[in-house]
Amino acid sequence: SRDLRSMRWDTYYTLGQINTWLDDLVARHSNVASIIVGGQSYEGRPIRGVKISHGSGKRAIFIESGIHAREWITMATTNYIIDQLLRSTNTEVRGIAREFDWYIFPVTNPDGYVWSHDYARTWRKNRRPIGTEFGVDLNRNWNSNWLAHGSSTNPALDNYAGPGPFSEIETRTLSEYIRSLSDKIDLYLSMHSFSQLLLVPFGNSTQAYGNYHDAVNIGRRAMGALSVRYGTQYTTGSIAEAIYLATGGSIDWVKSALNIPLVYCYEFRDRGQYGFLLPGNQIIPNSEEVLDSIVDLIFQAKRF
Ligand code: ING
Ligand code: ZN
Repeated sequence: SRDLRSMRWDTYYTLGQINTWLDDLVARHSNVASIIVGGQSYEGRPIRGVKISHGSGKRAIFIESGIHAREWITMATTNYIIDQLLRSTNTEVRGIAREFDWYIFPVTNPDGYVWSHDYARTWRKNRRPIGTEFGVDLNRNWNSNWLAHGSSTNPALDNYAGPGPFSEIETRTLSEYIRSLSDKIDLYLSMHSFSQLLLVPFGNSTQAYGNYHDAVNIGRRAMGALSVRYGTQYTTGSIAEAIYLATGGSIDWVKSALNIPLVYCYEFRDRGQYGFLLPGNQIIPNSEEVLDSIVDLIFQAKRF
């Protein structure tokens, strides 16, 4: 609809509004952008995304966002990144837009997102019924040390890992989609909130892996770039050292099963003042500083 032609970046959009906005944006940039479907949800919704490609044969960057329903700043920021990759006049942003094929999924848990808008603002999981309870934590359901740490077998809890690895249609279908692209993906980003962290694998141990030190150094410098605009401070480290032992998350699977060279999980603003209920007037500043950091990550990764 006409009022969605330009997104208002000071308020959070429903799934329907995001879809309308995305369709319209892609239609206006159909030479380089297309709608892609990375998977399906339990309630039958497609996991919709956008592919941005200025030519064939390019390396790829994958962004997975909104796997947790209540982390609304992640869907909004990822939408802003899509918008800027297509419409920015900034030389660096135009440069990264052209240099890679981008696969971007703002809402990877659509059922949960709808539920958090309509009934329960702080809903985290998907919406599959499990006995008398609902929902599996989609960031505990990936097949990497499934159920080992920071996960529950109780479907009443927010970190319920599901009955088995990839038991959920969202993670099963999306992981197969990612696998189909794995030969071309140089950088994988998983977007969460909140705490202002940049995380690298893994969640089961603080032991360093192959390129752990490079990944952390690149991440730290990128968080320096993130801080320039508004002074926002992020801490960089592995999941296990920076937050808690937690397994079955997407970045651990992408790193261990697919061997993607650079894999990060962002935890956006803030540090707990508003938490998941981050006011809409922080969508633009959060998005701007995150995009600054992605530009820097890519710049560094090319030298890596
Ligand atoms: N944090 C992430 C969570 O799923 C995380 C942290 C990332 C854990 C990657 C495991 C793997 O708990 C939030 N805020 O969701
Ligand atoms: Zn999360």
